[in-house]
Amino acid sequence: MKIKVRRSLLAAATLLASTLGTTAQANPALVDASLKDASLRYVESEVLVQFKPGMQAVAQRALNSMGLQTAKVLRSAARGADAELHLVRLPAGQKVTEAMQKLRANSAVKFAEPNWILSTAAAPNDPYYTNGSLWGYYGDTSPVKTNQFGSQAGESYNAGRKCNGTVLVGIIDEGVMNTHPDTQANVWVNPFEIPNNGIDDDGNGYIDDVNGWDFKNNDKTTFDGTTDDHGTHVSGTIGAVANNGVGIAGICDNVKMISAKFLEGSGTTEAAILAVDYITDLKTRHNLNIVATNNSWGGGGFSQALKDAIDRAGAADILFIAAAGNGNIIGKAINTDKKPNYPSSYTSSNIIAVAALASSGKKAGFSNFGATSVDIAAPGVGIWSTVPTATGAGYASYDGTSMATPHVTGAAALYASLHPGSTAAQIKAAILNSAVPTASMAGKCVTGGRLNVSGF
Ligand SMILES: [Ca+2]
Ligand SMILES: [Ca+2]
Ligand SMILES: [Ca+2]
Ligand SMILES: [Ca+2]
Repeated sequence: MKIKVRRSLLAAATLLASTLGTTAQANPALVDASLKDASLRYVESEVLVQFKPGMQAVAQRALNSMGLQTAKVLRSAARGADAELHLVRLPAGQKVTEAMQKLRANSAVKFAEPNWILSTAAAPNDPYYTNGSLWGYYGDTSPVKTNQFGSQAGESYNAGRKCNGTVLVGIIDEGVMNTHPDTQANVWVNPFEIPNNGIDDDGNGYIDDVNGWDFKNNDKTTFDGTTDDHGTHVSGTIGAVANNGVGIAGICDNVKMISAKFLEGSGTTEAAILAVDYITDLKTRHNLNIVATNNSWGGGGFSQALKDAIDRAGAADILFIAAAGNGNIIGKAINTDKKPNYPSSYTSSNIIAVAALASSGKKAGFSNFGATSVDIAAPGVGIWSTVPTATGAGYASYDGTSMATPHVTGAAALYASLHPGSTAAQIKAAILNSAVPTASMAGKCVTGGRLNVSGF
């Protein structure tokens, strides 16, 4: 299957559609193409069903008559959605493709699709503790002279161009350690929620969501131990406290980070949609200055429901910064112009798709690329950041487009700090326009270059 993504041309149309409050047409052809890829997995007993506006009652009757049970209402008319999105459970023995076919034939159903299984886009390597190795933070003034391909955040920081503590980002991932000494100060605390009183004080549908929410386990604990290492690692690159004599420095060292945990080992499209919408709702409900979400994950095929959620974030001026992906399981990088990687390959105008660069300036061997479907490269090999350990808190070096992505999310927060009131489109343009041309990325991404925050 071939998809030609021309994001710059699509941007205006998508933005217009969002402004008018319309949703994109479902694309069953893309879902069906994904279903032909045997490497993509989905939950065998579930289907996501998007109703048409005003058709709740009819659609509900149709589900009942097909023996399908609603397991969860992801978007409900009672909570203001113009059309409902349901996760339905299939009767024993019924195949997902069978149920999808029946549902698609029903006039009250806008689309039906699999609940894809998603995972992080990282591969850990052996941890060690040393300084001068935070190459992604530096650029041409790196203490290690051969490592000049970093984000230039250190140069920006030393020149006094720093984050100002007014910006928030969402981390859609595993959980984020909320007691790590290097990031604790930047873990968001919901000021509209009284902790542990058993009441949903801010009325967002989540009781006692103090640091965010855990959509994997449907509970308020966004940090559940050493299995939340990937999310914690991402958080350090974005927002570890700089100049505190401890560990590492994040790109935006006083950003506030909201945890929308939906992965633990793996996750699903269903949980990802809830996580994306949670952040969008927080921004609109409380007028929070949330500028981006970090999405260092992928897998699964095309999901119209997830793309719709990403577009809702875009309409709320939230960038969706996404890992370009690490090729397939044997580590072979993919040209995502030819074979899409979701969510980074969705055509939503608020997406920035990020490839991974090694400290030598070479594209990481595992990193996907795409002249039109990937936007920019950022440091993603040998990246030191925060992790939970068996005995508390520590640091580890990980590889992946997962690690490249938070450099760009941190950059978005830094730009928003230095240019208050910027729209998502302006922040995206600034990040892409300041990329440094890099030989290994020529013709392999929209900018042909790497992240550079020193010009912000
Ligand atoms: Ca709440
Ligand atoms: Ca409460
Ligand atoms: Ca939990
Ligand atoms: Ca630090």
